[in-house]
Formats: sequence, structure tokens, C-alpha cells
Amino acid sequence: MNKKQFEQNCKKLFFYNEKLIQLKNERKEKHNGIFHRYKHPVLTAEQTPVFWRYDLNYESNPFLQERLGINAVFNPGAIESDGKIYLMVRVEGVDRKSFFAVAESESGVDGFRFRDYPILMPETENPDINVYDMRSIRHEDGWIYGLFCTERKDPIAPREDTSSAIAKTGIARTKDLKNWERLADLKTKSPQQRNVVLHPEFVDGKYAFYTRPQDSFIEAGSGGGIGWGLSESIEEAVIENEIIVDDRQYHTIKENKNGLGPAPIKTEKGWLQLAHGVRNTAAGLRYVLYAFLTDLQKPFEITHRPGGYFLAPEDEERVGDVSNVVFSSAWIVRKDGALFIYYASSDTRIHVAETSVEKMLDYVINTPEDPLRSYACVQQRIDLIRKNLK
Ligand code: M1P
Repeated sequence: MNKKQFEQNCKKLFFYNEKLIQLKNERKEKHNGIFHRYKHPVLTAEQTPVFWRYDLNYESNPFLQERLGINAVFNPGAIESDGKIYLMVRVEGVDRKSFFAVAESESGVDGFRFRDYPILMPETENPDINVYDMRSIRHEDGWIYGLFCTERKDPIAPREDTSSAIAKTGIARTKDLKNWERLADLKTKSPQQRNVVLHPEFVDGKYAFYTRPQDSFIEAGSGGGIGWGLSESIEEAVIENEIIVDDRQYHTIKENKNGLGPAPIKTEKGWLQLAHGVRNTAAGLRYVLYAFLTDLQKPFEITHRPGGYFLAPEDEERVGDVSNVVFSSAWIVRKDGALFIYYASSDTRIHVAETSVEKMLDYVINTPEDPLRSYACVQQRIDLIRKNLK
């Protein structure tokens, strides 16, 4: 490749990248009364800036090779500010390491553009090997918090075991999404924590956390369920007593494990909660999204729990690095009442589903609970059929 061809190929890379960023998104027709999907993902690995991936200098990269490829973008946190939506995206390099980067959009359904530089998240004294799945919370103390999983190799794993890891919760805070102050990792009695979310308000004057205690890195073991605990401090957060808010349960969509999604939304009827449930199948784990409502004064008490999932992998969402997974850690209520749920499919790309707080409240309050037995499920369905055929 001569220099002229090199420059033409560079232009093509930028052109294709820009085309994807500017691709207009539209709602899909199919509608279940609860939410609308959108036609295109809102972010894919190909939408990361060309200059993050390629060395654009002819002298040092004469073949225009991708030097630092990006494997996937998924599981973001989200914040709205001045009418713009900011996603704190989990970006995964081809080296398998994840990091965070902010992508912003006016519409929230298309036009997401990454800032020029990813976030260089400060480390603690015990450096993270991998960081991922940030929940972004605007807390009433005035800070924007990012709670994320920090993963390190299990120090007591035998030499031949190069997979065992310890997952803990990293905590950082910012005012501008650019400068991040890293605080101490959350301490709890559980050996593993992922999917930890900060409640946006103080409870009994303390910082309140939704947790997900586990015995081991993948398996819940004797742990599991969405937990809850309070901490006096956020700088050195410690949860002494952890209770279970939403346990995993035999023969349900959350039989294997579950975890809270984004921080809950305060409504007049209670705290609207979004979570993922996981069950085992012959084809591996299946991740779906479910919702529930908790009490306004006691956010750790469930008042309404619709049965089953409300969003499961569909079409292209089913396939990716970790297939048959939908995972959400971000949602935003817009001024016009629209509620955007950002979810990733198969640990590969990010989509948006559109609903409203009103519709979600109707869904969580009026959808029947899982009666937990086939016979009772048929009775429940017969009641509906009779009502419709009257
Ligand atoms: O691969 C699916 C998800 O698995 C983990 O979630 P959980 O802890 O609930 O099992 C996380 O690694 C998450 O990032 C990933 O999307």
C-alpha cells in the first residue's frame, strides 16, 4: 500500500464509522403494550472511534492494521444531563480487558458518539485486573457515583487454576463524568459481589446498597438473590448486615441467579426496579429482564412482582460472545415521560427499548405473579380466557 492508498483507506474507515454513528434509528412496529424495541442497536464495537483502534501513521503502520481492536460494547450505566444522555459503556478490547468510556446522544435512541478518550479509572492499592458493568447513580448527596465490578485473580487458587477470580464492588464518584475519584471497594461478608447498586437516597441517614452475594465467581452457591444493606460511610463503605430482597427460586426465570439492573426509579406508587434473572438450560445460561416494585419507605420490601420476564433475547440479540443473554444496567426517564431502557444483548452490543413510567407501573402492578405450579398457571390463564370470552 502506498501513502496515497493508505490515506484513502483511512478516509474509508472514518466514513464507515461516521455512517454508523449517524444511522437514524426507528421503533419496531411489533409492540406488546409494555415497550417498543428499536430497529438498530444504539452502540456496537464498530462505532468506537477509529483512532482508538488504528495507528493512523503511514510510517509506523504501512498496512493500516488494526492495532488495538475492540471486541464488544455492552452493559452501560446512564445519566441524563442538560437534555443529553450519557452512557458509561463497558468497552471490551480484543485482549478481553474491559474499561469504561462515555458515549453521548441528544435523542437517546441514535447518534451516540464516544468522547475522544476513555475513562482512566483510578486504581486502589490492590489494582483491578478487570473492571466492568458500571451502574451510574445521581445520589441525593450531590455526587454521581459509578459502582462497578472489580475483578482480581483469586490469590488462593491452586497454580493450575488460572480462571478463579474474586469479584468485588468498586466505587468511584464524579461531578462531570471526566474526573473520577476512586473510593475504597465495598466490604461485605460475602466472598463475591457483582451487580451492586447504590440506592439514590439515604435510608435511615445511611448509604443503601442493593447487593448480590455469591459463594463463587459464577455459581451463587449458598448465596445469591438481590440483597440489601446499609453503610454509614461511602468513602469506606462497609455492610455489616445483608438481607435478601428478592431470592432466586426453583423453576422460575431466576432459578440460577439474579441481580439488580440500574438504580430504581422513584414513582408515586413505589420504587420501580429492573433486574436480570438467570436460569440454566442444556444450551447454557439464559439471561432475561424482569421488573418489580418496592415500597417507597422500605425500598427493600417488594410490593408487586409480576410473573416471568418482560424482555428476553430475540432475533439477533440471541447471538454473540455469550449467547442468549440480555442484561440491563441503565435506564433514563425523559422530560416527556418516555423511559429508555438500555440493554445489551449476548455481551456484544447495546440496544434501547422505549416505554414510560406509567406503562411500567401498569405492568408491575397488574401483571399476575408466577403461581409457581403448572396447574395454578393454567387456572390463572383460564381466568383470563373466561374474562375475554364472556
Ligand atoms: O455473561 C452474562 C453476564 O454475566 C455476569 O452477570 P452475573 O454476575 O449476573 O452472572 C456479568 O459478567 C455480566 O457482565 C455479563 O453480562
